[in-house]
Amino acid sequence: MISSFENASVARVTRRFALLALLALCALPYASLTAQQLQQSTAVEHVVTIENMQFIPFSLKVRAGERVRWVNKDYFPHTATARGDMFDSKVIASQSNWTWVAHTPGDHTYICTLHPSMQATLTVISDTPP
Ligand SMILES: [Cu+2]
Repeated sequence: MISSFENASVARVTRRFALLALLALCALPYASLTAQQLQQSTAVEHVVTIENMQFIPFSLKVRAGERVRWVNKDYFPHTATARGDMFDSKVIASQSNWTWVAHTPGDHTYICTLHPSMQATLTVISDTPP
């Protein structure tokens, strides 16, 4: 037979364990971020909306190190694929998005490989201000 004292201490230990497990779970996403990811997560982010078979804005200028997020608001998939091999989102599902961190400066024309008439330009400029 378990005394009420034992019952109470088992409950206390169980509560403490549950609390520790909860804290560990909350800390997990932060612990697994590398310094580079943390830096990227605080960097400037530009958004290109894909809507009505168009990349909006059609032309975007960003600095190296900044993030570009393509958000697909159409009801079918698209891609954001550079004509060179600078970046390729692969399929971005409807209502989904894809992020790329800009690096090599230059004009990067990109298309949707599923609808090649969709074309836009991403210009990456040096990360050092003029
Ligand atoms: Cu498309």
